[in-house]
Amino acid sequence: MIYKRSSALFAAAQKVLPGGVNSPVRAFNAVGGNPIFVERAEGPYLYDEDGNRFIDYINSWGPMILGHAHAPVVNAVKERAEKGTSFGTPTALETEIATLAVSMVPNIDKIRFVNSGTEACMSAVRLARGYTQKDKIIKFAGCYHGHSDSFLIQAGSGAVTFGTPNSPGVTKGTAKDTLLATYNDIDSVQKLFDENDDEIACIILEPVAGNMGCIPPSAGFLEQLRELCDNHKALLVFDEVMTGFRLAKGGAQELYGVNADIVTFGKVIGGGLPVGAFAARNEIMDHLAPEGPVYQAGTLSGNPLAMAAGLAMLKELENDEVYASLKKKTAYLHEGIEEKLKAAKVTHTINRVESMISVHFSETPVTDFESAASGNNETFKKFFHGMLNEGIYLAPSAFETWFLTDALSYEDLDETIAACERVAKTL
Ligand code: KE4
Repeated sequence: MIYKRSSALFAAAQKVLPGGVNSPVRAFNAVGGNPIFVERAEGPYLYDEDGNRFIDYINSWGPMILGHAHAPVVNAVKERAEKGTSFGTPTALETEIATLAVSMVPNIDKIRFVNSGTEACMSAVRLARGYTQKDKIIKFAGCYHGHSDSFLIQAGSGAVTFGTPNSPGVTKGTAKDTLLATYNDIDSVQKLFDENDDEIACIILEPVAGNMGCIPPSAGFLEQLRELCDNHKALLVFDEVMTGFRLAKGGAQELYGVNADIVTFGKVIGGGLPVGAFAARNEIMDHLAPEGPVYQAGTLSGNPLAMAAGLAMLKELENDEVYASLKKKTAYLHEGIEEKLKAAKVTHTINRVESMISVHFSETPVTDFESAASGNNETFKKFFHGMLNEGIYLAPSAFETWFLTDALSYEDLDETIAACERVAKTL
């Protein structure tokens, strides 16, 4: 693969953008080398500035569940743009997408749109604190809920990649209200309630973790969290920025049959445009301004272009047959990669939930942050670059998840598995 133009573009970018990027994980710091600069994308493929084609398994970190430049979404944005791009007034479009989203997701009555997953999670925690009149929150080591101060306490995703679990700039005052538990370890959560009983406003978690690789909840874990929250009058917040509209039409709540009190969204809900959202039953959402006292606002929240993209995407997902197709394709990929790595005697473990999957070069099962961090990162880097040179674009960090798109054909999957066979021999 030639990366001449991407390298020149990266050098230029670094002069005017911190690290040459607008989001740290894109800089390839976790895997070394320079990032590719994408010129365009279509279906399951990325085309970089050097004319290389890649089969994409990141899909913009989740949104492109139906493939890049998906016609219904592109056309909706084109048509909408001609009517103006932002008014700062209510629009019928916002009611239309809100009504559809509420009909697709269990246990929510109202939804508030914002501009990112970070904003959704930050606002959800403020709402939980305002509703319960309590200050502390419980999060899990390795889970990432965006870059709001309360979450950058041993966060997953980019923050872990940079090895600075407690980001500078987060005050001690903020950090003291964030309590850390271990994913899939209910005793670690019980202990925090015992030590802080009536001070905990909520537990926030990724119901399927995607920021330490893909880590499913162990059997009964979500149900036990639900029970702890009920017993201690705390709210259960499902951060479904990754899992929402991806694991199922109704996300993880539908897949696992466990109801959260507040659910956050991002990625798929915006069809690739900047959209986040948080939702809950009326009794909680009616605490939000202007109805109630918990303040939250945004100039571009509910922006017509983003709403048009999101509405077109959700309409495509209403027919939830796509999820069965995605599940089959991801299982096919899992089996193929497993077979090739085993044949090459490469120590590894693969985690998969529906169309989220991650490969860990670890001897032990990956069930939490510590076991995710125990993987062999040198092997991961070689695997990543080997696959990149084969035209397969994987997440450039061992702490990320692959997100499949239904635009993938079985020929694309076979090409990926064949590439894995060649790369496995080099590990
Ligand atoms: P954004 O603010 O990046 O839209 O969403 C934050 C967020 C919240 N919750 C979960 C579960 C998330 O995965 C994310 C963001 N995900 C990362 C990928 N691990 C986005 C990629 C990036 O940071 O560039």
